[in-house]
Amino acid sequence: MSKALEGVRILDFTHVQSGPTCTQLLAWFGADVIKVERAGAGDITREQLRDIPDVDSLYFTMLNHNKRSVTIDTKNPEGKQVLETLIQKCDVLVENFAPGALDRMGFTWERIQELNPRMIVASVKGFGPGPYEDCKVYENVAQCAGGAASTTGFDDGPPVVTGAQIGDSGTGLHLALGIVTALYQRTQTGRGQKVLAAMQDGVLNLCRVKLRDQQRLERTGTMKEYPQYPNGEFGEAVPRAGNASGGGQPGWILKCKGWETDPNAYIYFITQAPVWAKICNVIGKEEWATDPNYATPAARLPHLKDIFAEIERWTMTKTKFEAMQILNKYDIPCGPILSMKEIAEEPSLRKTGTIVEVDHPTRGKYLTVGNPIKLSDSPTEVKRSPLLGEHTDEVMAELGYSPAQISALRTAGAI
Ligand code: CAO
Repeated sequence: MSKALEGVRILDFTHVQSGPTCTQLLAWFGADVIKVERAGAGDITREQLRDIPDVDSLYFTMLNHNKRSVTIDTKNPEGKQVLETLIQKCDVLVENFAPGALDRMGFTWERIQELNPRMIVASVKGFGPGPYEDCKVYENVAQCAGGAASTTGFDDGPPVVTGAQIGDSGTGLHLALGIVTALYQRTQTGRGQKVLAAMQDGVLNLCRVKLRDQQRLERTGTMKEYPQYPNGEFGEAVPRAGNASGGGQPGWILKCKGWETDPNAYIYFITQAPVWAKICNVIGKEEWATDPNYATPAARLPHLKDIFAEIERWTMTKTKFEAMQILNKYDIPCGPILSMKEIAEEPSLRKTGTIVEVDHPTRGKYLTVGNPIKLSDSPTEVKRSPLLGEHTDEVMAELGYSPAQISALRTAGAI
């Protein structure tokens, strides 16, 4: 079966997390992703957070599936020429170097255009144009600068970063969409273009609802869906809302049976308005279905805290899975707090290819997250990440270099 991006060749100049998540997605959709790395060292993540000595880390292997690796010293004049050949033969260059690094290497947008006017040059940077555009940025900086940290955590505590890598993987996802969109436009215009996904912008896009709330707060001075209402104070900016959804259907995380010893014995419970009567029945508070203090969403808002405390008295008598089973019978939206151990062992995720076991020549078997985006005509087959420089000779031959030329370039330290 063919793949959606078959025939698209990507010059993958990415490292660490944000860029590699983008090119990994493109590889899963069938693009030929050629990862250019520095000889000897490669992507820094190969050696970061290692769990087995001298073996590519899980950090690297889990972000670089289905790619080929070539090692080129792009600061060596002959290495530069090899990169120029690659630029001429590829459709997209993806990079997430520190601001200016590609220009310093001699590959400005203008130079790349000269070499290949159809080339799409896609970049992740920490910030877009503005006061911070020259700054290097890692995940948590983006979470802080994009509005996630100031709106995450509890009101009486400091800002908190989230475990979901919304700055890195989130921006990689944004960039991938920009790339396929530019590829589509190129079919009409014949021209390449620059694609920029700034991590601050990507995080802010994911925090869109918080900018909504900022404006609601400024207009009305309060937000009735937030836990600060009605007893707490609202300041000038959107406060941290704990586990409240802050949206139209109030929710909270509640303890389940075993919470005293199991840190994940909790459930997310949503008091969705259309099933309010069923919720009242399940928890044994039938009178709340008709009591004017509880019967409507607006009436419930001032005492959500007490309502969730009452529901929790019920959830604490059930395990999170028992509670799920009962609540789902009544169409009450809820979700168990799943640990990474539970997710890794979940059979349905294995079945869909969302969790995949991969074999690696030096590490052996390991688990990874497969392609979360499923295309019916372009199935994903997750292949192990490449060893450093594993495909240098193969790719050089495809670019038209003879064995003697490859050998000479190797002697010169260019590859
Ligand atoms: N051959 C020769 N030199 C190479 C090379 C190759 N194959 N590949 C990279 N280099 C060089 C670059 O040219 C650059 O050199 P100069 O600094 O002399 O111009 C150098 O390697 C290092 O690049 P860098 O500055 O990007 O790397 P860093 O480790 O110092 O910074 C990071 C890392 C992530 C902070 C920075 O790349 C960055 O801000 N990127 C944009 C935002 C981003 O993607 N952040 C997400 C990171 S994941 O949490």
